[in-house]
Amino acid sequence: MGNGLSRDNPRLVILGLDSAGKSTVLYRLKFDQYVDNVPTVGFNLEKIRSSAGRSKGTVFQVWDVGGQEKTRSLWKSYSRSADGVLFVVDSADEERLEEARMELHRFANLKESLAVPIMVLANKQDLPSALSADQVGEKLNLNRLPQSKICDILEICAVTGDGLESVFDGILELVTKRRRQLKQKKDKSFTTLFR
Ligand code: G3D
Ligand code: MG
Repeated sequence: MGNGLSRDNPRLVILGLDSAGKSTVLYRLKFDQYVDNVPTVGFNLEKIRSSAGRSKGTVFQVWDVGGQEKTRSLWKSYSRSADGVLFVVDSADEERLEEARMELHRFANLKESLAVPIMVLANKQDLPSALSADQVGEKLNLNRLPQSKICDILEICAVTGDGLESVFDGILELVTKRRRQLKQKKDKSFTTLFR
């Protein structure tokens, strides 16, 4: 919500551990097909027009930031100007869900990101050992995120595209909810000022 641009072109940042499937999600959203990609060095940026649902026609700027340990410190700078975060997890990798939980909470508690809604994408639902959205949400302790945090979780498979059709509508709803909250807060302090 950092500048006027973001009002019309919501800025999204895709975060998550390395190998969670962030770049696969990005290219699936962009090209509606599976794109095999190399591990991300630096970042990928795509402008993507939503083609269906209530968000149809909205152009999102989507940043895919490397998730390797050494680049996680950069998450803070990207989130500063973000309207929403897509946090991708590998739902079949129980061991790394613990690491993902730590990173998610560390991120969600940064003062730069407190106002940014998070949509968790429980990816790799095609794998037989994948946990459901409820189970992933529990492992990630989503109910222990800061109280003000607007958050939701979706089951997806970036390889087949299952569930991806709901991502833009879902995050736009969270972003709109957050904007409404901010506006109410502003109106309230305005009336208090002139009471
Ligand atoms: P990252 O950008 O988060 O680091 P990538 O992750 O998008 O590079 O994906 C990491 C690996 O996970 C890739 O496999 C990719 O094909 C795989 N992957 C991504 N999404 C899914 C999914 O929904 N289901 C399954 N089964 N695999 C997925 P490789 O083998 O190329 O490393
Ligand atoms: Mg990548």
